[in-house]
Amino acid sequence: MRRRAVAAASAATVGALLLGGCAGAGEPVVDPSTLERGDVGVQLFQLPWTAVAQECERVIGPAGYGWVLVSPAQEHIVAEPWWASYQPVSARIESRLGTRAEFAEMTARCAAAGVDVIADAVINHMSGRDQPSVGWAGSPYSHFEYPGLFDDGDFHHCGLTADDDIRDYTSREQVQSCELVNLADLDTASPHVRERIVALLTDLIDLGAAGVRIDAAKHIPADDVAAIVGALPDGTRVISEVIRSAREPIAPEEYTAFGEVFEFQYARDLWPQLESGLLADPELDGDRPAHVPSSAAVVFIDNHDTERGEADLTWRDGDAYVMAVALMLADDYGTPVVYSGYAFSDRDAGAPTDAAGRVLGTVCTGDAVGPAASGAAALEDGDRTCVHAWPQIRGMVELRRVAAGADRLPGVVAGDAFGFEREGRAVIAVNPGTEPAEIAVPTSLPDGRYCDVISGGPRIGVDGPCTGAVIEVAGGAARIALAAGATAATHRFATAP
Ligand code: LAG
Ligand code: CA
Repeated sequence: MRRRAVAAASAATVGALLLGGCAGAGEPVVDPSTLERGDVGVQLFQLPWTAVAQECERVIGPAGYGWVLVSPAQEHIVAEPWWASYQPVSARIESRLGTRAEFAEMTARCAAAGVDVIADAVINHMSGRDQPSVGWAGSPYSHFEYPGLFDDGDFHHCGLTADDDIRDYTSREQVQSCELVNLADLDTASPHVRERIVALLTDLIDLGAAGVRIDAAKHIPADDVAAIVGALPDGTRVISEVIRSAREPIAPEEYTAFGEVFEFQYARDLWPQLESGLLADPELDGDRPAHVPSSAAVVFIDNHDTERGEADLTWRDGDAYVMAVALMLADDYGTPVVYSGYAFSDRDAGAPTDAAGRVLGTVCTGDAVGPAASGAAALEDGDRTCVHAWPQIRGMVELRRVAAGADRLPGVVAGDAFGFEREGRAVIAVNPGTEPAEIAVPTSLPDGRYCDVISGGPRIGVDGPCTGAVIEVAGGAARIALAAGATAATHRFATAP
């Protein structure tokens, strides 16, 4: 069964971990690193294993994230675009993101930093190359022959379209048995194919991965995915990628019996719901209309595909992006994953490599970054965005840990501004409008002066006094002034002098 990276912190746990010393509002300082680790993940797109390990140790573990999702680890075609990763050619764990040994070292070092590694698993298909060739680690292959692994009889040849490619997404049969953009489609109903896929996934688990993202799960019948993941060790986390579309017959709900799913609708709905006032609806209690149940949902504002396509907001949107990610992190719906990739102007462009073609790892510093410093103009193509290291985002990850287990109370609106409380633990307010706004968010936080984690960052009162805006709580309300486009949030332990 599904395993949560970490249990929610109880009020008792938080209370037990107070440090000595006093901050304003008469509250003892709490060192956030003593809170239970949060449930938030980071997708580290195309980051090599050695850099992921360093990132776990230097930023991700200390910030209290619970897990990282890394790019596919299997041997892949030789090609410059990032999507070479999505065309596996053998069972070897050798890629331009790193060697087998580096993968194992990454999972060990991340685990030591308290961070689970979720491996991206490409099991719907192999390559989309019509010409025979040789893979990254030297394995020969052709479109339907992968020596020692799969041969022609292991693939679908759907015969439903002229070139066997998926044409009609309203046809379940085409979507699951024809080829996704010419990628050789595995016959996942075959016992032999299942056995090989189980061995592949088990290898990743044996190398220390805590779970897997099932790439292109919509293109694999749910029964086949169920049979495959059912053969993995107990406790393996499974997150299926099933892109929801109201016009298509295959729904993410089919894949929730054996794990979590990415709920694509969350990001699509967030902004419209904010603007229409629906987020303030008192009926909205931990669940969202037209989304899978909260416990099955992995939510995100963007990912590597949507930042190249449908996403309304990406790191390039600066403050508006921070607003969306902050709302997601303050919310009690789903398990959030923060996306961290690299700047690009060509949708296909791979991450920068060395002369041997290995992807270069850049480690994000834990400070001096954020939308102001890394707006579109400030980053060159190939630069890492380091969104997970932005102080605004780390501040919100900390807020989520403080708020864990507390109810999300109904939101309030004031003009364009919107805010809500995580009962007795945290408040957030946002102003998506174009004029400054003031909002009073009802809260049971004790009266006093609090520090905004968006402008003040994480570890307020631990590393030093509040450097962000001060939020006053008095008479059962947090009074928050917001510039156009701004977000402010604070929690029980972010006190200001
Ligand atoms: C996924 N989820 O279902 C990945 O998240 C997504 O990034 C993958 O597409 C897709 N499924 C297959 O794993 C990516 C690129 C595609 C690329 C594909 C295979 O978005 O653009 O296709 O990976 O590398 C490329 C070309 C196609 C070509 C195909 C086969 O763009 O034109 O037909 O390769 O050669
Ligand atoms: Ca398929």
